[in-house]
Amino acid sequence: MDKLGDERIEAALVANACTVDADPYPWPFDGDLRPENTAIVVIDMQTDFCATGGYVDSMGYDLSLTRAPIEPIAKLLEAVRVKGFTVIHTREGHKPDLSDLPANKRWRSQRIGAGIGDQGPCGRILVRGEPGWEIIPELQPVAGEPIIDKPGKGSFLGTDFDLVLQTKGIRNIVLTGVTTDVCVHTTMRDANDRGYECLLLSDCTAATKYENHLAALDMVKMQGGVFGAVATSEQFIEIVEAL
Ligand code: C5J
Repeated sequence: MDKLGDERIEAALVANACTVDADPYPWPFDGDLRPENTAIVVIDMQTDFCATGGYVDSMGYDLSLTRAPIEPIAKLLEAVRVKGFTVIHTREGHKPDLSDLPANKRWRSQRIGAGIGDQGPCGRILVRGEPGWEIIPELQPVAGEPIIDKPGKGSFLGTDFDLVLQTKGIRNIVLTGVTTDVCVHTTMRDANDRGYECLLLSDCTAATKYENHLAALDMVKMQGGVFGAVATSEQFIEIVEAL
């Protein structure tokens, strides 16, 4: 760690506060960052979003973009698991009978050649229990880590995500996963409205278009941090390791 980093951590400890050097403000806002009150949420790191033959691949998007966060997330998980942080994974997917798949969502996906519920190289696209719906091998949950199955883009609708967070006493949420502009943003916005203090890790997230990733990061930082704050995983891990 560099001298500046050392001094910042020392100052935070002296003030009995612990913050990440995030943008646009030191996060969390009140300096109350502890493994007991903070969850790392890994959103939709499934074959359908970041591996060959999945939904994103079938739509023709560049997989190298959605695969870029795999290594940073793996490093992050290593650091937070040692310290006892809560780690929660989500999966986007629909029931095999598609009773929870809105007609417009299906229609739009069919238009782009990757019909949700249709057969693809990794089984039925975005259907629970199919190979494409599984979390990628590199980021498998470990025993005891909750997995939230969600039918939509946000993690709260139609799930027990909020109940899990409340039961565990979580008030800070660190967001990772894909895609920055869709499921990560929808979850962050909803969490923010519910009073959770949110941090998005820029290198642990990605979109299907790089410009959209950058725009999504920028949106968070408007209005003094309208949805929370943004940091790199290195900035976050530096603080985690000092706890
Ligand atoms: C999308 C997601 N992009 N996990 N889902 O359709 O962001």
